[in-house]
Amino acid sequence: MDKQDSIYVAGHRGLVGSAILRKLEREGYRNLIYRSSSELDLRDSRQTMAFFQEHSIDYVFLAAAKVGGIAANNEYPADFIRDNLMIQTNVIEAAYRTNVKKLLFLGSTCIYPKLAPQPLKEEYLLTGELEPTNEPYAIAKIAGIKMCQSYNRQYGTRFISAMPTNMYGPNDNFNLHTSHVLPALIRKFHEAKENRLPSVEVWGTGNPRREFLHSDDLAEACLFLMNHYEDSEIVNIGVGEDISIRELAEKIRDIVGYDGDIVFNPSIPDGTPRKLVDVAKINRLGWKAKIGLDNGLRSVYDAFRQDDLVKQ
Ligand code: GFB
Repeated sequence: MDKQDSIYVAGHRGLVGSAILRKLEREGYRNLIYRSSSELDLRDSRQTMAFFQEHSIDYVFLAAAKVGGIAANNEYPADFIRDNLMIQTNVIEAAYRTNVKKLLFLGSTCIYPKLAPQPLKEEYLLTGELEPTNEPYAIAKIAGIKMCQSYNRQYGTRFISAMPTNMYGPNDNFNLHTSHVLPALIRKFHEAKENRLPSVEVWGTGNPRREFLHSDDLAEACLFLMNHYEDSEIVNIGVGEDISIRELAEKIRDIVGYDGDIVFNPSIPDGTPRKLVDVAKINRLGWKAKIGLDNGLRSVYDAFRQDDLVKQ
């Protein structure tokens, strides 16, 4: 990408898109294009095509998606499969029709089989059954990967796909009903401390293991891939280390400074037992994550506390 190329960040208000936009701005890219979902509904094929025809776009970061934690995925499966299929189909097709030079599609590690060997290598895609709580979302993401690969094969486009592990960072969703575990626990422990509650409920058994990547690291990896990766095969983005949900809860409890108890609720599903990605491929290409979980968590908690003070 040259600094004057026109670059469209789809989903710029979300955790991932906002981090990509910040990184592009910091790196001096000057011709950045973005629209909120109220200005441009990417589920609408006509609007999407008209937008691409109006702006001559060189590069696309496709970070627009309907996302959520285990409960949201489980409760709104139709929304997750429909919205994601529509958004990605419309953007990929419009990018092809308007001769976009290169597009980066962002998937998720839930595309891998529920019980795949760990760490998850890229070649494990489509080798086994998916995790039922997020199968519709995963199927949409797998369709996105296959669309990019098929367009490259049939039309000679340059559409690449990256699979980030679980992420956290600024602009995350802290709604306890729809969020992922990390922001949910920050909020739960913070509110329990403020309200002097005796305990905090953590869903599931606490045994599942997850890997957490800061969105600033992810953004750096996305720019790196856009500038250096040309293959149709998927690439994992992760840190290469995971921790149990119990350990995560204890870490967040310590950072927040809460001294009550942690109570697990095993009636809520655990989801995939473990999701640790193999990062050998992206490391070999020349990129490595830099932000450790302790530092990342502290910065996210500081920002959360600032927001909380502003709201009061
Ligand atoms: O982050 P999370 O919602 O999504 O949950 P997944 C991770 C683990 O944390 C699960 C447990 O075992 C949850 O049961 N957990 C404990 C909690 N307490 C909480 C809580 O208060 N809130 C939440 N949300 N979880 C998602 C997929 O799976 O990961 C998406 O559903 C996507 O499709 C995303 O792939 C990255 O890691 O299980």
